[in-house]
Amino acid sequence: MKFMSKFTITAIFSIIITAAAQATDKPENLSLAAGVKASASSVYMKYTADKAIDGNAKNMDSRWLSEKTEGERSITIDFGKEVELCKAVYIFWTPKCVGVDYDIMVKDGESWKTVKEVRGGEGNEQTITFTPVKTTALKTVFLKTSSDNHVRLYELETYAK
Ligand SMILES: [Ca+2]
Repeated sequence: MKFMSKFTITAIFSIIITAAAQATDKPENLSLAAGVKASASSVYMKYTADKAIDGNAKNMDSRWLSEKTEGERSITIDFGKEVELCKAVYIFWTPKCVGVDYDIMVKDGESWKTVKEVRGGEGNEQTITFTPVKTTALKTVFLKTSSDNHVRLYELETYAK
């Protein structure tokens, strides 16, 4: 019994240590940091751009929707300071309503530099990686969506690793 209880305690500690290590290793979603702001080329009804950076990817009310337009449909995340980015995760509404073609850009002085041209994107969660770059803002310009011309985006996560 004594052996068992020691074993049990050791096992519990090992689980706690593993969980703590995993929590530390999990990359931080920079979109959720204090002071980060989102803006969009257009907003449909109550679905404002800030809803794409609120950490909620489940509630239908917590989405950014662009106007239904063939003009520019873009969302910009302003970090308010310099950050390093190498990955963006787009969580769209449903697998049938996703961004197919879109350009990912970062602020480069007064202009924008394209870091990735996504073509033929599929699935409601799309993880896009690119060469690490230092910037203060990330802009995504949607060229083609899979359903109609609305962009319906639950969350736009950004990562340094
Ligand atoms: Ca959301």
